[in-house]
Amino acid sequence: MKREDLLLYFIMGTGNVFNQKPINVLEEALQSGVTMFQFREKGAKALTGQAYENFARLCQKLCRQYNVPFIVNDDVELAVKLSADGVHVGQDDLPISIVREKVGKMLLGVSVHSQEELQTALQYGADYVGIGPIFSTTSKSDAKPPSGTTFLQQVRKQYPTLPIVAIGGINCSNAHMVFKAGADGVAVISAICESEDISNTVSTFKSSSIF
Ligand code: 3NM
Repeated sequence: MKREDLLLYFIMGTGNVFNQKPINVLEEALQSGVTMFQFREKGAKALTGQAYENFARLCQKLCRQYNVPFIVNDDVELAVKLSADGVHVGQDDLPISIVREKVGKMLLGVSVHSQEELQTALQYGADYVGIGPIFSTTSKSDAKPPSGTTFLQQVRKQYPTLPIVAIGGINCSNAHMVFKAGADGVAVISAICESEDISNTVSTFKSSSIF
């Protein structure tokens, strides 16, 4: 994969959007220049069954129009069924080795929090790793305590060309710290879903990658 694709990685599900249609938020984010999209439908009110699949397909179609990779969070079966561009898994999902077997050459992103998790992810051919939560977040109910940028810096030093995306509580004011620490990109939910001016938010994020 191209490390640049991670630059501004937008993550969204219907539960992250208030007072607007989620698909409109995605379209505005794509128009504004996000570089990757993750479909993450979680929470008590998450869509299920056919509505879930239909919404995923709608998001995928829109991503295709903008030539932005469409990644499915956790749901390996859905990723395969839709021939998504990739799948992203955490540590509580299927073992990475099994995920790789199921998805073949599809992009595989893995969230890692320690050297051990990192080594396993690399062993099974993760295309990129997600490191977080860097700062505190309210978008993931079971998020670990914020880690700051120490682990991120360490991993960048060890693997100078590994595609790395940072996640968790990243906004326009702190993104520069994360880029400085070595991330290729930032993955965000609330900074875009709750933005009053998505286009401006996207350009501010992108300019914080140049420091
Ligand atoms: N994963 P926001 S933190 C989906 O640490 C997710 O692995 C995390 O949302 C991790 O940009 C997180 O609103 C939530 O903080 C990110």
